[in-house]
Amino acid sequence: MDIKDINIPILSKNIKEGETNKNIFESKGLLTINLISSPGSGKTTLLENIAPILNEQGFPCLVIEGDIATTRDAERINKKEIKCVQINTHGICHLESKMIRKAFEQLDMVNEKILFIENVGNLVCPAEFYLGEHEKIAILSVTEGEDKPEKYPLLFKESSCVLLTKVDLLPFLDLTEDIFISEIRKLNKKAPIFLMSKKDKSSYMEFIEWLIQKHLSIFGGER
Ligand SMILES: Nc1nc2c(ncn2[C@@H]2O[C@H](COP(=O)(O)OP(=O)(O)OP(=O)(O)O)[C@@H](O)[C@H]2O)c(=O)[nH]1
Ligand SMILES: [Mg+2]
Repeated sequence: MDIKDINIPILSKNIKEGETNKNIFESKGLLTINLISSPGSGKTTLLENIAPILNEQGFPCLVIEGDIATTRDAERINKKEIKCVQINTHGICHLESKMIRKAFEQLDMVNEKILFIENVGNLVCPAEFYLGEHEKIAILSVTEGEDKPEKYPLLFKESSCVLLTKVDLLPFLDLTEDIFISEIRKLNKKAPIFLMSKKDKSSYMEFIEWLIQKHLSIFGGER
């Protein structure tokens, strides 16, 4: 049997489950974001920094953490007093829609408006599995190198925005932000690209505003 013959039923079943998830999220007024990147590019750091600000701005968040092993990321998020549940995939390199539904049922949702899903650190498989999210977001840290978008194109082609992280480290590399931007643009002409660093909290604000505007455009209401 060809690998493609196995893949198609798995993927189409996952898409159906993803649609069920999306209906649930929409009925609850939750903008859902699927964060995808290599291991260590700064997904949890981003959430630690932006979730408290979104809360202050009237857009409280829920987080589902995906990792092969450990509850370390969920512990980091819980320390920020953000509701979070950890999925351990035990070797599977991506999250699937059914895992998300089970995890979501464990979250005690009250008035939250944004659900972040931190996918398993991997630039390949997570891009192929729809989870019911409104937006798929690629994160690339400058230390990974400018060639990664072209080498792992699906994620960068399909993402509705790209976050370039750890820009504080650019002075130590033979690379500039313009090089990264032109490499991303080869694959995706439209997606906004946000540059950010944990050393400069103001660098998160443009992306926070983008999230708020997405929520308002889907669910209406005012700030
Ligand atoms: N200098 C610098 N370091 C950063 C920045 N963002 C994250 N880091 C560091 O990068 C390391 C990995 O960050 P994480 O947020 O754990 O990365 P992750 O993508 O969640 O990793 P996995 O969940 O393992 O895939 C940590 O030591 C962070 O402190 C940044 O903007 N600048
Ligand atoms: Mg993490």
